[in-house]
Amino acid sequence: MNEKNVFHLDDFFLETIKDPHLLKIQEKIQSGERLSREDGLMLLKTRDLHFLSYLAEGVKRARTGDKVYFVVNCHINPTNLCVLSCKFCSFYARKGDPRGYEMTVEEIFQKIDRVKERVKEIHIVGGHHPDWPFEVYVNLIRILRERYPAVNLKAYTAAEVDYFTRITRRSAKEVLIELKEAGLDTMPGGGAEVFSDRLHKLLFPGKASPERWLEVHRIAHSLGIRSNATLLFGHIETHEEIVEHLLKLRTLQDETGGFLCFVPLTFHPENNELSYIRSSSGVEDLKIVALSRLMLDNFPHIKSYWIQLGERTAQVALHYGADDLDGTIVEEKITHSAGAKTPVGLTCENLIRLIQKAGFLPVERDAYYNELVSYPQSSFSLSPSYLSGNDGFRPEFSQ
Ligand code: V47
Repeated sequence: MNEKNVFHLDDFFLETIKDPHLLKIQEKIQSGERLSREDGLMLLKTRDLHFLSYLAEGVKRARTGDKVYFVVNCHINPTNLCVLSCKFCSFYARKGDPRGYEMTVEEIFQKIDRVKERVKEIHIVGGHHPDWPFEVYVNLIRILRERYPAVNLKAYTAAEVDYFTRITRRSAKEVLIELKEAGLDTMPGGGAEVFSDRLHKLLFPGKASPERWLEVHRIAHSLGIRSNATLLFGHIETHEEIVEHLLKLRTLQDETGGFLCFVPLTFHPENNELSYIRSSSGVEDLKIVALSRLMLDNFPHIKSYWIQLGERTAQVALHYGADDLDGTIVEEKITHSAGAKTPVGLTCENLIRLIQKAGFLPVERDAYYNELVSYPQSSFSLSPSYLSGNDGFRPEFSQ
């Protein structure tokens, strides 16, 4: 029984629901009973989006009420050079490719300094560089810790950590302890893709396996490093694989309680080996957000990742169970190299306005979801920069 998720549907709405399976699921949710694999598959199949929204938003509201979180953060992708060639990835470059880059520490500082006054989280993810020794990755954390002592360093996916164990021949525990001692706080949820051995072989062979991804997060949690989790959907995965992925995450979260947030990632098909696939529909995107809120009953937060969903769908996703809009980002590269049309970053004003316009209360948070400032409708007025209609990232923030 998970009382955190319990909410009450009004009788009028229930009368309009015809599908007995959905009614069963609704009863389960209301009584705090856990949803099964079959329930998950049923939710993915339904055409009743309104009911999905009603259920998932109900659970969201039982947990976080009107609040929707955002964070002042900065994404850093120190290099795109990678020994892997994942079929869904448009970001990586192989050694010798003119698109390959390596950021200098100065360049990294410049990007972070665009949000320096308010930044709470630095998110660092990059390629599995063919030549960089582990020390380069550790030093980056050390340097950032020194320069930004109060900022949460959320760095390196489980796939990268697994790569570090291979290049150092050390255990994941040893690697993570060294990173933690250098200043690493939390880990992002990337690199999970889909927990399916079939898809691992087909799409991302050579990368950490599903079992390994879960193991690295288990070890991280045991060391007090909290983390996020993702699912990359909208390519060649099946409904069964999606539900299995969520069940595996739920099981690990039961064991460790270390996950902060789940981030559904919408596959973008440009400039990669899966470019014959059409982008997912808004309907699919919203279904996955709702499904994750309903299945992951032990995850505190579900992210509506505006970079991938687009600002408008990201707003609607707040009515499908998401309670977090991610953040300012500053410069996103992974999804933009795959054709994302969103801005590469947003200002706080943009984020606040998106949340308010969706009918929720914006709450600025830190990396652990501690609440910093809330922005009720009346306390916030549009600034001239917002009215200019330019949604591209602008470094100036006004409260
Ligand atoms: O691991 C790669 C995915 C991830 C594509 O933890 C793609 O808070 C869409 O994990 N289309 C990196 N997605 C991004 C990520 C993330 C983002 C925001 C917040 C958090 C968090 C994590 O992007 C990769 C991979 O799964 N990805 N290629 C693509 N073509």
